[in-house]
Amino acid sequence: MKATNEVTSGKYDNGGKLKLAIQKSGRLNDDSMKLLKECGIDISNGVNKLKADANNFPLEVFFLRDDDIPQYVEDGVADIGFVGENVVYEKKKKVVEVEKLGFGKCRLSIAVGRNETYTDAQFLQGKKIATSYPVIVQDFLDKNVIKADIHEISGSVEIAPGIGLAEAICDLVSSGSTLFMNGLKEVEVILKSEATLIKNNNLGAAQQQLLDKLIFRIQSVKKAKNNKYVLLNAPNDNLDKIIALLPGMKSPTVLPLATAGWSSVHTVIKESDFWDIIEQLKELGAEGILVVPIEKMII
Ligand code: PRT
Ligand code: ZN
Repeated sequence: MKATNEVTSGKYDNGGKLKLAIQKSGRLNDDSMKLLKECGIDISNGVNKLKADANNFPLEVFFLRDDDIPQYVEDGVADIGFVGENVVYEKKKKVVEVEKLGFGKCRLSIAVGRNETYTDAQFLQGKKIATSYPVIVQDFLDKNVIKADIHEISGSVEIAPGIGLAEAICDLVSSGSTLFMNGLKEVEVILKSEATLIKNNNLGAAQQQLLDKLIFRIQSVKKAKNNKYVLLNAPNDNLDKIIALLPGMKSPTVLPLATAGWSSVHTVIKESDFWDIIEQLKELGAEGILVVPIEKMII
């Protein structure tokens, strides 16, 4: 609502729009669009469009191949981009990584035939490695003082050992099922990656101001996703111990229940701590535990 008023009042007229590059189609497209929506940014994305405007934020979205996004951002054709860290590190463009986005998580790993004996990276000495990530693989080899032959291929890397093209591969892995189906095993993770927000090195002040607003919204969405709102009934005898387990945003809210000797406790818990804490709460007699997702979290 606030952003709409600012746009219609012409506050951004001098700064223009923030230009964002996202993947046109592929694994990052849906989540990129979803994140913008969760940030309250409404984009009319016509099929096959190369760019689209946001209706309620001074933002223009370019739809590109993911490999091209770092170059567009370096050149300033786009101010910012959503792209995998794997692509950012491979392309080595002069851009600034600003904020991890929490989706597109994967790892870039070395894999070898399932029956190979692999003890450490020295296995790769003098071997052929097929990959679409020659720059990152070369860095890894240099760090480990290994000389190996990198074969750059653009797709279906996992079939290379089976057809005698290479003895090892380096490719993105998420579930591991592609490796498994091709008779390979993952032996070395060389990079953990997720989608990230990159920006141009020389962003103007007006653009930076818009970016700060966008980052604030992204952080609120991420925080909300990482936390849960928990409501529970606690016996007053154990209330202090239960409260000690529950940090909350400031401190938990405690309300008396109609039933004597019991209180209702409301708080926010990190999703990662969630199961540990729930177990301990149950041990302390907590009952009627409700766990509710949070849409936005502003602290
Ligand atoms: O057309 P364009 O060039 O834009 O897209 P693309 O085909 O190059 O990329 P795309 O859409 O496949 O992936 C975009 C980004 O998603 C990558 O750069 C990563 O940052 C991220 N990502 C996350 C992944 C994966 N997970 C992933 N599993 N990218 C690719 N894979 C592939 C991997 O290459 C392998 O073929 O999935 C297969 C392995 O998956 P599992 O689940 O079997 O292990
Ligand atoms: Zn690509």
